[in-house]
Amino acid sequence: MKLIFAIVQDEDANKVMSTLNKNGFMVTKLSSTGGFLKSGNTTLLVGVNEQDINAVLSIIESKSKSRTAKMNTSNALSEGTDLMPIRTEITVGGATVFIINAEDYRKF
Ligand code: 2BA
Repeated sequence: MKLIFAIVQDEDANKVMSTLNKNGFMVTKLSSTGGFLKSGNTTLLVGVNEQDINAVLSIIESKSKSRTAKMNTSNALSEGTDLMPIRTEITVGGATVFIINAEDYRKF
């Protein structure tokens, strides 16, 4: 048994979850926040048998898009100490996935 943690963008979360559910996989959604952008993203937990890992990963990959996000950095002005904001673009996603061994799985 494996536990998959998939960090996806909020915009993709519903599509990933509904496709997982349609294909018979259970999923738990956690609201999370990226440490770098400090904006919301979604962490999905999926418990799967080893033989289903590739099916789950394909769904996550196919429904998670990469996008650009704008962020402010600052640059010191040449004279004085004031900082000038600079807008830069970075690419976020598709999905960041961790696959962990789950020692046991029980439902009561
Ligand atoms: P954030 O930490 O908000 O990062 C958003 C995006 O900012 C990242 O996209 C990456 O393009 C960029 N980024 C992050 N840290 C950076 C740094 N130190 N220098 C330059 N650029 C940086 P993704 O790589 O697609 O990551 C999306 C989200 O997935 C992250 O949001 C974070 O919540 C999670 N994540 C990614 N890698 C992780 C890891 N190794 N451990 C835990 N969470 C991770």
